[in-house]
Amino acid sequence: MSAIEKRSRQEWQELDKNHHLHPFTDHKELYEQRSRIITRADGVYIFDADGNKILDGMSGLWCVNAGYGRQELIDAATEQMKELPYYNNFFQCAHPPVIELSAMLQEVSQPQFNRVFFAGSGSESNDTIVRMVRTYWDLMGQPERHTIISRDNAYHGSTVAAASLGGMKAMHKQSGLPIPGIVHVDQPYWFGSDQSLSPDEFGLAAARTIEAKIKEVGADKVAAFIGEPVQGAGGVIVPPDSYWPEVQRICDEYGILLISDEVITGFGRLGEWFGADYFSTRPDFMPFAKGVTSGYLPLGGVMVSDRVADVLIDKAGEFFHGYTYSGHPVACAVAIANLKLIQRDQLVERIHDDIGPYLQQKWAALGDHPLVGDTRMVGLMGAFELVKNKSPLERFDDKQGVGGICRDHLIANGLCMRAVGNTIICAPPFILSHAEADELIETAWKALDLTQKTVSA
Ligand code: PXG
Repeated sequence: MSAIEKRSRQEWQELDKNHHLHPFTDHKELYEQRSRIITRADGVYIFDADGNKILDGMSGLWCVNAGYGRQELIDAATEQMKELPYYNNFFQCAHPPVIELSAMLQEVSQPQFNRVFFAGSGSESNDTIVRMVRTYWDLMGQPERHTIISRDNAYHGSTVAAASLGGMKAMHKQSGLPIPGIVHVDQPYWFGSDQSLSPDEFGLAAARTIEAKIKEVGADKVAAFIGEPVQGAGGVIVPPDSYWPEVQRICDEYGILLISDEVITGFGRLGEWFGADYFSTRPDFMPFAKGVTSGYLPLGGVMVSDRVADVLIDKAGEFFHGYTYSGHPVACAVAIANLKLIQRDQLVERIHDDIGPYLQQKWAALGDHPLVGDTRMVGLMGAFELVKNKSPLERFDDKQGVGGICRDHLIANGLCMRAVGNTIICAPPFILSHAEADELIETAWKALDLTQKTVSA
């Protein structure tokens, strides 16, 4: 029996308004229109309280990769809840789900990864990394290696350390961040630049801002570099091909640890198990969350390379860090079922060979629309940018809110995608069929036409 009352949309909206503070939300703006109440979901579709069926072009929040309503995930949770709903992994304890999942994660990741530390979210995973990185260098006898380099407009989470790693200035401004020892360099955003360099030249130049920062801070003071293989929340910034090889070269040359934030790109989003595989980097840490359970339950963690894990195990004594829900048994059981499902249905291969190329080709054709100045998509992670004029390139004034107008037309026509400024981003579930991909593109085109009408009215 459901624990949730049956109520009308209006009742839900009223209670929501009176009692619920939402994440990343301007509440005054929300109260002018009230929240959209999502009541159920199936496959790649979500349904709102009025019964509208909406194609979920964002996989929830980049996480429901296996799609909604997957019975094996539901069964895994139910069975584990009956068997052992909770036990901790502190004080020399462990349980089968956490052990089994640890071994599975080692199998799907690069050979330097044999160990995993669990958390409850991506933010907690990145906080864990800040502590591990600094502890590692302490134990290596180089405590002055303290500074972590990140990038402008990066998103690494909302806890204090994770938000400091992130490069979102508005977040920093609200709470006196970043914390000391975290600095930021350029993001590899070619379309957002003046485009005077070729994409490859620009990618090299962006990577070399890391090298310049290392020299500025002092090579003996830099501990690590963190980056999302493809920046997600910042607007699906796909780096030029030249970027990641140069980042890897710089990390190797200066001996600094490389953190590949796989919270969005992990578990197949780019058509490889991890973004690091897609871009051929060899990270020392991979934080993950979201897609590990396809979002069915909260779980995060950090893949820790042998380079770091061996030192922590050998020299740290007790590492004073952990969460009540580190390796929660029910979340781990769901993750195991989810990874088995991804393997059995060959969803990573499907993105690489089938639905990825299929959607990418159609997505690129959206670039023919007069409003679309750039399209990009790797695996099933894409964006298009709305511009006033293509040639010469003229952007919309942000104040016009064209991205938001387009997003509203998309949703009103049955497709959920997100606006980041004037960029529309897309990350559908891995199970998207060809027919659903066609529907996604047709709806996007229709919403673009409607946006053009609104803007020119
Ligand atoms: N790293 C990356 C790369 C992320 O995208 C986090 C860490 C933090 O994960 P948690 O589980 O603590 O949220 C994220 C989260 C958006 C949006 O609007 C993106 C995220 C979260 C909320 C909103 O695109 N990514």
